[in-house]
Amino acid sequence: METKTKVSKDFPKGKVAYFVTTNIHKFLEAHNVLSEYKIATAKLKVEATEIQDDSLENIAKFSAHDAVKNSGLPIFVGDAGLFVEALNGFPGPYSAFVYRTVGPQGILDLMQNKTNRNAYFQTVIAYCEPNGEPKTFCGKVEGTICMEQKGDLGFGYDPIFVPNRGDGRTFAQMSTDEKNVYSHRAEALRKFAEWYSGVGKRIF
Ligand code: ITT
Repeated sequence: METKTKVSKDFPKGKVAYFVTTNIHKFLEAHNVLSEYKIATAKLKVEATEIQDDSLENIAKFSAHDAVKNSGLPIFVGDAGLFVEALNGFPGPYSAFVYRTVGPQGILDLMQNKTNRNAYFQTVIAYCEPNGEPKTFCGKVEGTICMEQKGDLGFGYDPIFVPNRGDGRTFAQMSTDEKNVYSHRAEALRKFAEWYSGVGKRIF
């Protein structure tokens, strides 16, 4: 006997994308961007090794491969870092470790006598299917490191980063949707969404 699943007329028609992340803020940013493309985002908790490497792309590809192996599902991951010009790109791919150890204040302390405040955030999204190779999408936002922490929204280094294209507020002074106008992650997610919308079949 054939059974039909009924889907409400009001339910957005689209696809689902599985995001392997432990970070709820990253998930919310992705949820909001992908919903613009009628893609539903599901947060998955799957073991995925995060290697130490100088390249965000290598780290993201390795995690994506590992997460697919451990889940058997098509998934995406996103690896990001803050690159500070006066610190020769530090903390870069080591941003998570530096955040856990000295935090944003540690970066401000290292920047005390620096007049060059330029920095950028970069994200690499890696999407991978079972038995496939990861496909990557990059996003970057240029900005400056401010003199003191400002704002209590967002996460990570948001309180010390002011995007150049903004109005002088830090990411931590912006809502998720405002941050998504400028952010590295939103840029990478939009590239991913454009591509993902065009592949495969709609599932509901
Ligand atoms: P995953 O489970 O998805 O790996 P994570 O928090 O480790 O979550 P990333 O590896 O992408 O995320 O980022 C490394 C660190 O860089 C992260 O812990 C933050 O401290 C910082 N970071 C990344 N993206 C950021 C953003 O948009 N705003 C502020 N800080 C960010």
